[in-house]
Amino acid sequence: MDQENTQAAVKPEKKPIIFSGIQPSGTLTLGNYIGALRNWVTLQDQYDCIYCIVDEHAITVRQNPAELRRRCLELAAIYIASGIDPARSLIYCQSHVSAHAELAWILNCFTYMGELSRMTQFKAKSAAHADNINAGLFTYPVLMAADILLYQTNLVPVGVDQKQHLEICRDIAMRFNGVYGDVFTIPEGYIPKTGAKIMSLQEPQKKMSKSDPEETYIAILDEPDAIRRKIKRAVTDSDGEIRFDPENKPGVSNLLSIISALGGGEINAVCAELQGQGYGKLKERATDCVIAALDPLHAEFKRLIADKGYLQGVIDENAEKAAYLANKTLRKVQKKVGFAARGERK
Ligand code: ATP
Ligand code: LTN
Repeated sequence: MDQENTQAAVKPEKKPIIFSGIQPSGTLTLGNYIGALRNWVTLQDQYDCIYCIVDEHAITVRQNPAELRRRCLELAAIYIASGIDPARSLIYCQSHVSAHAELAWILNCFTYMGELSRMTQFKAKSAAHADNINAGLFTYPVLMAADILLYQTNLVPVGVDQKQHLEICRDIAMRFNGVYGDVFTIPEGYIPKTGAKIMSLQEPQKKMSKSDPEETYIAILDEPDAIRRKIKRAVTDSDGEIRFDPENKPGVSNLLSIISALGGGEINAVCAELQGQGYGKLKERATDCVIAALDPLHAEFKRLIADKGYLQGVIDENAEKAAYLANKTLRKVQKKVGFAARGERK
């Protein structure tokens, strides 16, 4: 084999790219874990993964600065404690890579007011924060599109609530490519089969969300006693039958989804097994599954959060690598839209 062939043989195969992010806007919930995080871990083998801490998205809702800063490092620790390996996957803060905001500006000019006004998350968040309906909340999906498109992402693993945002990202990318040629890879969504939407424990018609009151969600870092208490108080219904029927029995169906998503068996099998045993048993089973899934993560989180220097090192180093990749796309886009060339100063 000649030298050229030898090099070709050892050159690592380029894997498809994954990008996803979570906002450091509150304590992560079981919904974030089941709908997003735990899938991110398994995808690391087949993909080059980029997992961002999207702090710029978080400030679309007013945040306490000290808490936001603390939560960013905590989120890095949770990513790693869940099994994301910072030596293989990029873990960094969105605000440390300025290309995100720069591309978002350009993409704003390729996005229509009409399409943004149709976003259900915008409608829900502007109803929830009627005193602060800011332009960032409105253009939130454009920044998200920039996040994804900067890395020529192939696949975006998210919960089902983000489907509409992915659609608009694809539309913006196709519109841009239609004008300037193939600049962006068109990404696909990756939505888990079970657990794509874990519901609130108190209002099971609503998604479990980290910005809602404490008793409505299980936090990833909740101790077993809190998990037991919250599931015990979870809203069910009065007919006593263990059956999967999200429309008519949202509370019971939610507990079944949680059990099944956490490896407690197929939903039908769980229903058959617990038939006639009452909601107490169903809640016990859900509690056991949640504690077993989250327990290993707690110890690792405590170890990591005690070592702030290490966490800072991870996000610093990975932000540099991310910026290198992101700037390649950004420069191409800037050139395409006609921004002046950057002269190399001698
Ligand atoms: P917020 O309540 O502050 O808007 P959130 O809890 O919805 O936040 P995000 O940071 O917006 O969390 O979402 C991070 C990831 O978690 C996304 O992929 C989202 O789809 C997923 N996710 C959030 N909540 C759930 C849920 N209840 N069930 C399944 N997946 C979820
Ligand atoms: N909007 C997402 C968080 C997010 C995201 C992204 C997810 C911001 N940028 C890029 C996937 C890809 C949410 O979950 N609320």
